[in-house]
Amino acid sequence: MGRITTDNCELLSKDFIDPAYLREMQLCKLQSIVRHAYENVGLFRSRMDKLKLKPCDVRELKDLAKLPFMKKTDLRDTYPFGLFAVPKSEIVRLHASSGTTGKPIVVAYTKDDINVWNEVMYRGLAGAGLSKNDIIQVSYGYGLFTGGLGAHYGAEMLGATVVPASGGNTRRQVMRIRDFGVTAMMCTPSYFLHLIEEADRQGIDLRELPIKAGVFGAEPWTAGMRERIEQGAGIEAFDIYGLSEIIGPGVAMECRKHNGMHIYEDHFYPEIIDPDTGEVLPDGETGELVLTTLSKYAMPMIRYRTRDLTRIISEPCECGRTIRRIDRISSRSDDMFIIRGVNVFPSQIESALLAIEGTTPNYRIILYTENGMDNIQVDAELRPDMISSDAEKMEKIRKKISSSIESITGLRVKLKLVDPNTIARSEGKAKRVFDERTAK
Ligand code: DLL
Repeated sequence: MGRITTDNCELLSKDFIDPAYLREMQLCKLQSIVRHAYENVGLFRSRMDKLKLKPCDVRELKDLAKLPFMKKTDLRDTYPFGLFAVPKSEIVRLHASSGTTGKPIVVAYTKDDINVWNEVMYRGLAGAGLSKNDIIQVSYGYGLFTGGLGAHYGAEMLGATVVPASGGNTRRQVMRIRDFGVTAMMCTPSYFLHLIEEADRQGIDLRELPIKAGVFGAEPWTAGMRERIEQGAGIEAFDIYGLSEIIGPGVAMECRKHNGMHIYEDHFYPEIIDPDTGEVLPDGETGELVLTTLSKYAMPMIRYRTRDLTRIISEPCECGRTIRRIDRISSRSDDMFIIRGVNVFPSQIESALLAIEGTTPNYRIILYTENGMDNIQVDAELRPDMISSDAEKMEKIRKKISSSIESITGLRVKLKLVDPNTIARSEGKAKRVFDERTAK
């Protein structure tokens, strides 16, 4: 750790808060934010009125379950500023997310909201063992995406030396990791894999450089992907979760025990619901994560349905932190596709693929229609040293991968082994699924 001042010592101790006190604090904050949203956000007030609810009806934490949900469409329908809850003069920053379809969403921060964001990023990075002695290269995109600036200010608050690289120019990113003696990287896991490959092309072995940690998020990644990253670069990988609507990166992050991500519960209240019925599920059960911002005043989000699937881990963590954890986000409910009646998540295909020796995390999933039936094609790159002119050997590998996918998903897919470096590498969030079906 860097110099521990009274201020940052207090911030770090929030991770070790007495759970009973935390619940009391959450209730006070919840009552205040619900009142603030009711008084200042028309959409929230009209939904509460329809349900004949008033802010004073939140008497206990479990009363939150009575309140209406918010969804991404609410941000789109009120684009750009319809959910802002403070005068514009109090807003110091906007971020936006382009979204895959339709209108982008816009999110806003007051000065205090930015402080909360920096604080959670700082707590996460400190929990990963990073300090002012580190040189952290931030290769999340800077700009309207929350990844770059979110990571940047958190790392700066830590006192680390920040290299604001943003995404792209991969050759130079690798050069800088070597020349500056970068000790930690922050980027998407798929981009880091691209950096490992680029380093290899340049004859640089990342395992021999000072780089020792990576803080990866913004997209789902499997345990298999983590293994490839940790082995390929000789680093310790940390999962970080967040979303623009709630704050950006830093809603939750892994500690060095790597057993789920600690959620900063003093600022973000988590619930898990059954995505079909909306019913709140007990800790430990998997469902859709719903988040309520307890400290964000420019644009409070009450019961925001993230679409991300996970579970709350309430058992104490070996690290001693008392704030609860959420499990790795394996997928989003809207990423799931149904092929011939079988539900499939892209992460299942990634796990099945990476379970086979000689595969790489460079793959794409193409959904297509043939004779009126939905089908899946998986294009996968093998490690260059696995490529052989021996057709029988190649067919054997192909069959091995196909049956691994079949045993995990229950589906027979069309598997194509494609030449190395033919699948586009991502500089941010990787696009894995290409839906070319005629009727979706
Ligand atoms: O991706 C914020 C972020 C930046 C998080 C950098 C972590 C690191 P959005 O663009 O709004 O914000 O996308 C949010 O990305 O709802 C998840 O579906 C997905 N996501 C984010 N982190 C993870 C993760 C940023 N660690 C959406 N694992 C979220 C899996 C993740 N999915």
